Amino acid sequence: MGYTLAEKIIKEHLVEGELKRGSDIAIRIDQTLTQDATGTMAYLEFEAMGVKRVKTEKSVAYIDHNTLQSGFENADDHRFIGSICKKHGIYFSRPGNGICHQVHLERFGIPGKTLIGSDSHTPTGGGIGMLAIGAGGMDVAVAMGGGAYHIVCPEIVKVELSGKLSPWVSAKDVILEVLRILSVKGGVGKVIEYAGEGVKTLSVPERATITNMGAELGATTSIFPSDEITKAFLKAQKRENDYVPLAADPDAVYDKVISINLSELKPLAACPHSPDNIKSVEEIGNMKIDQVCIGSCTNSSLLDMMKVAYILKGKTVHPDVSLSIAPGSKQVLNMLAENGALSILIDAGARILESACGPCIGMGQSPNSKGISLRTFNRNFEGRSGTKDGQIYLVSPEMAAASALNGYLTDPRELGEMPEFKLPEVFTINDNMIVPPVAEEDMDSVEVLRGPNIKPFPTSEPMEDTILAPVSLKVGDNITTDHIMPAGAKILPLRSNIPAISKFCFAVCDEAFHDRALQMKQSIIIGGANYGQGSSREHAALAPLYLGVKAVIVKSFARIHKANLINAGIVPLTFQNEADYDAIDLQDELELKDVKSAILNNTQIVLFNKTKNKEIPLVQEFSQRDREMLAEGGLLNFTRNRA
Ligand code: MIC
Ligand code: SF4
Repeated sequence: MGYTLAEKIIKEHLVEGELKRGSDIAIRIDQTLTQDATGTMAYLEFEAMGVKRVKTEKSVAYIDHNTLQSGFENADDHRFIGSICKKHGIYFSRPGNGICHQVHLERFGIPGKTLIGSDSHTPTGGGIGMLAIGAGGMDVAVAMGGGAYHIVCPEIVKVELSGKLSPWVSAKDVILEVLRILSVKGGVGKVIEYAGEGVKTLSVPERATITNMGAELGATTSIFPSDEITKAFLKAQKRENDYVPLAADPDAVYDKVISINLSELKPLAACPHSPDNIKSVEEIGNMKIDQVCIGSCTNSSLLDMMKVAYILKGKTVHPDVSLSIAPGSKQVLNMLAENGALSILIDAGARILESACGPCIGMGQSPNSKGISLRTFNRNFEGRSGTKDGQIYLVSPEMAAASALNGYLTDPRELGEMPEFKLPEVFTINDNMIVPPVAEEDMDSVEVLRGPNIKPFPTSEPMEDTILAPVSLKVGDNITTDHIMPAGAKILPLRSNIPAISKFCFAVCDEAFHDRALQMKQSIIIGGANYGQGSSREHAALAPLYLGVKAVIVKSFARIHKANLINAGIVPLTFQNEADYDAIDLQDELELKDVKSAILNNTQIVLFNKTKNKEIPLVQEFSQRDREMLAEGGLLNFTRNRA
């Protein structure tokens, strides 16, 4: 029996467990990446582990999220991360150099290698044939220290691509179609592998758009084969030596196969407020729009920008529309300047933003009240844009640009004939904004620079035998980490300060949560299905930890958030019968009797709702390592206890 592509890479990196679907495994990590909004915590945790130099082949820190410096906080964080990197052997991508995933693909990604990143869109690297996985900052810190990364050996879904995209239909429409088929929960516990003849028609940046937004499926990661197209991309980045050909064996076995004929795809959009709320452009109709934002790690490559420039050339953005464009990296922006496309964009009236996440994470460009905004991004969760009643549609750059000119949602196929857009034979390469670390013997000369907003992370105590606590919050299905720990220009600067940021914890769902939880001292959260989907931010676990949350009981979890809860020492449990969700209300007194020994011995956990006098059976799904970690109060204690 042959292996799938992901299985081959896992097999090569396996350090614990068996390559068997559903079993607990640990893999060696070759590369790590962090961004600044999760990075400060990750590096504080790395420091706390006491490791002197990173043990990976390459670790890179990017500054791309918190680039709006409306106070000292973000600038202090940048300086802190820069100095930590210099000292401990990490490459530092300075603000202005671009979005982590775009730059990593251009300059560092290597087919066949493993990468974990403290950002959920790390699977972008799958576009170049890496096994690239999003993780919590603490997991990344452990990997930098040479520790393995623990996951459940995933099921493998094959997406068989045939045909070729029609003119003005885009890679974005491919992943929107996959989201339509699988939904935002459909990828949990799975790797999505792309294969088939259609793969050869997609360039590396197009593949990366698809693997990037695989995060929205909840998938562990997504991956494309490494082939002649990958080789040409690496060659154009002057990294031909990094190329290795990689593909699944012809007799590989998959858990599920989905077939998509690229020729039949139409332009699609994800409607408010979920990336899987997919409609075709015809279904939505010529809806009037207020704003268009082009950029983000999903759609900010040179190829995307060249298409946009072609569409905007010689025209003017509609008077009722604000168009912003953020090229994904310094390389992209620089090449647009060199070839004149930048001038076309400016001339058409686009508001050019720096190469960073920007509006995607609510750092500026919030739409007007009830504003309809078309964005080439990957998430349209309620309120994420910074405008609570903003209506965000996720679309391709082609649809975004055509619509920006017309003032209403436009089918890009109306643009008529499409010229061939080709990648350059050589990209403009200048890594002058990537600061290498100092040599190991000089590390003592580097001072780590901390600002007053950088506070120690909350510590967790070993678990109690029994948890007796009231319910501090009850929420419904599909709660995102943007609900749990919102981002945006006002809150992001507090990412290094858990006591301060925790004031906003769940504020979008219930403004009283913070005070109530603190008053209760210890509490339990009740949730629905797919709890914790979206971002990898461990703040969504660290803030509840700080507020005294001891357990989270839900219908089902998203992968990264569940891992972050365990890392923080908060017990994640699920209902055996989903209907029991209705048998618990806010403020109910709950008892998890002898839960510690039940977790350590993997025996049935029964919750007793003292208020309703009702017993509720729960399910625990943990690896042996998780069990010990929870008992000891989280990953840091667990790592320290074994150092
Ligand atoms: C996001 O897209 O939500 C983010 C901001 O990139 C997050 C990370 C974070 O919250 O810092 C992610 O996707 O992991
Ligand atoms: Fe940045 Fe948006 Fe990508 Fe997250 S999804 S890394 S905020 S561009």
